[in-house]
Amino acid sequence: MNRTFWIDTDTASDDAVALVMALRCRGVSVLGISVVSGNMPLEQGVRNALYTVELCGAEVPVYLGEDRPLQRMPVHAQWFHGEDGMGNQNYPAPKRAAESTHAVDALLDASRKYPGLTLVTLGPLTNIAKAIGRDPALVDRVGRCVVMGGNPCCEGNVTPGAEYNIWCDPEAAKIVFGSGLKIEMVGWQLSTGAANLSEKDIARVRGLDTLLAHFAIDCNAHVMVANKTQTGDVGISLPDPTAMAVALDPAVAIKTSEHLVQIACADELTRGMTVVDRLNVADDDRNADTWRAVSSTPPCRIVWELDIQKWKQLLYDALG
Ligand SMILES: [Ca+2]
Repeated sequence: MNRTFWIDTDTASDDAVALVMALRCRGVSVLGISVVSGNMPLEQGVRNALYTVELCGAEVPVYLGEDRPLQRMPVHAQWFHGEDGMGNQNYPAPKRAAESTHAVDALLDASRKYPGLTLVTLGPLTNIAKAIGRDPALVDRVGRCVVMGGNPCCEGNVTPGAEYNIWCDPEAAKIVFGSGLKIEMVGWQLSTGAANLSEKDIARVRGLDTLLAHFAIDCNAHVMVANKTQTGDVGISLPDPTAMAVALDPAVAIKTSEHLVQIACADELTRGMTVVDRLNVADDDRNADTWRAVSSTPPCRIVWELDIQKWKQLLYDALG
């Protein structure tokens, strides 16, 4: 029997590649794609998701979700992904429209029909927080929840303290991380350095010479420039596809451990910071007074290291 996936996304160019990986993976059925405001305004994200599904020759339904964070003003990331989120490639409008059901309702319905499904989140966690708020039992019906987000014990990519998806809607992230969902956290730093698609890797993808291979590189043209400016890395950084690789093949995550994670919401300096109790000091009696509030929250599985070869091979397999 196929594994069942639900993908929540703020579809820009790296989300698009992650969608291709899931839609092209044998043995995986993507039940639905819910879109949330994030890197892109909601309508643009929906358009990008529909176009990507179409390019894969798939007919997976796409749902509109929340058009803004729970409490904050929306902040998008055209500077990183291009005005359209897809490298300004002027892709045509998708032929199919989004479904009329709201994303939160659709996700809850799918979780009732397919308990044990794998939830993969590639954007801010607004839709998921809303779904948990409406039906807390969702948590028990999700088998795995792979979250692209956060910056465990390292710098962020949108502020020194935080990664974009968590920073964008920290109140939603706080709800989701405190909900008991079986979270596997794939931080943004895992897609840097050797995990970047280097010029050699890009040439290899181009060499596959398929529609999807060229699409994966073309739509990330703007990212390649922005990535160099931000981190100095030459190549394409693909956070969402690395998270999707972990979702598709857990063996891609070669170093993981479970810890309490708290999301900072109190001030702008640390907004969206993922505070990870890496040394598990929250359980120490000496810290009881300080940590009592957090020691009752469920732990998350943090991914610390990826099998780079395996992640890239999964990508090549999807695009070939
Ligand atoms: Ca994303």
